Amino acid sequence: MESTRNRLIELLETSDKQFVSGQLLSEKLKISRSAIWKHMKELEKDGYHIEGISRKGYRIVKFPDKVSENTIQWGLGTNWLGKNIIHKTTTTTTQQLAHQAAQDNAEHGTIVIADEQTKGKGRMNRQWYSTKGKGIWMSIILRPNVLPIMAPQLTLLSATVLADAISEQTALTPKIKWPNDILINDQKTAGILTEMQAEQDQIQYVVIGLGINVNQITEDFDKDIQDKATSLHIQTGHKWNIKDFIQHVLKSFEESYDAFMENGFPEVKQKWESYGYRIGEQIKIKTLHKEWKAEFLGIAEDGALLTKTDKDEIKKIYSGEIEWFMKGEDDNAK
Ligand code: BT5
Repeated sequence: MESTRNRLIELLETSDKQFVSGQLLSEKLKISRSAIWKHMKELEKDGYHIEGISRKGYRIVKFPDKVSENTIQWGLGTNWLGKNIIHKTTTTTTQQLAHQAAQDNAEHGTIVIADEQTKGKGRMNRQWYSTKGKGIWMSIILRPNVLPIMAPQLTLLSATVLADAISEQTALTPKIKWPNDILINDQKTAGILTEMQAEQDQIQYVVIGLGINVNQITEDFDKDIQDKATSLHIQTGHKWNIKDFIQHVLKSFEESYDAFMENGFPEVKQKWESYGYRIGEQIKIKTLHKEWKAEFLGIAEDGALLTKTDKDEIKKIYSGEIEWFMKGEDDNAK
């Protein structure tokens, strides 16, 4: 059923806006003409506008921009990522649905995606604003055969995938702020939340939550983040097709993940550093109880933040936040 519909779309797409006869479709797909008609009705439910004229055949007049399991899957072009998709119009957080699905044995590469989240999650119980239909709110379930200590590398890998997708699709220059913020012109346009279920030496599953601001205007953001959040729309001055963007992210996620499994972290590290924000500068590092100053050298072979202290000691940092000094700010941080 799925593959027939995929083929059907391919045939209609390659003919571009020309009509394709019902006869030809029925021969190529080896199904009856009334079965073809039923497929067309299903496609219309997913937002395709199809014109059917007797004696001429069918043609697609408009492709859907709405997001659904089907529209993401059609034309996706991945081998394993997104073969199983759970799509909701609205949900609390896709992270929670993904955990549930993973505990119910959802396969590696399953995607949970929503048009809107009412309780979108950032790290450390922070809130993630997820305006309806204006961004990508998606969780990916992975079952990597690596040690739990390598999970943070997946966050860094995800950040490079998002930065790549943004720079490939738009003319913008994204930067990655350690560990998980994607910035454009110093404002946050995407964030990543990695959660995992693991035993000491084995990962059961990882859920990687990706939040990407696509079509918001400034007023869509809550007042408290309006000056620090941005979207592709704000930055480029026009709207983007969310479904196309999702497909692009999934395709390049799969490629990067496969390369990571094959070749390890060095390529990810190199790419991450090419996007790294404020490498070589003095930064403030904040953990729950402490704050101190150091030079940001880059990331280590294991994905940690690599810093040089005032006393010229090289130190690795595994969690926390980084900030930097504003011009003229007294750099007396302890
Ligand atoms: C993150 O946390 O950046 C992780 C965001 C992950 C969101 C995805 S969406 C799909 C999946 N399902 C979920 O429920 N979550 C994941 P963190 O680094 O803690 O940043 C959170 C902070 O970013 C907040 O405290 C705000 O200051 C700011 N913020 C909140 N919503 C934002 C938005 N839409 N755009 C930019 N900044 C935002």
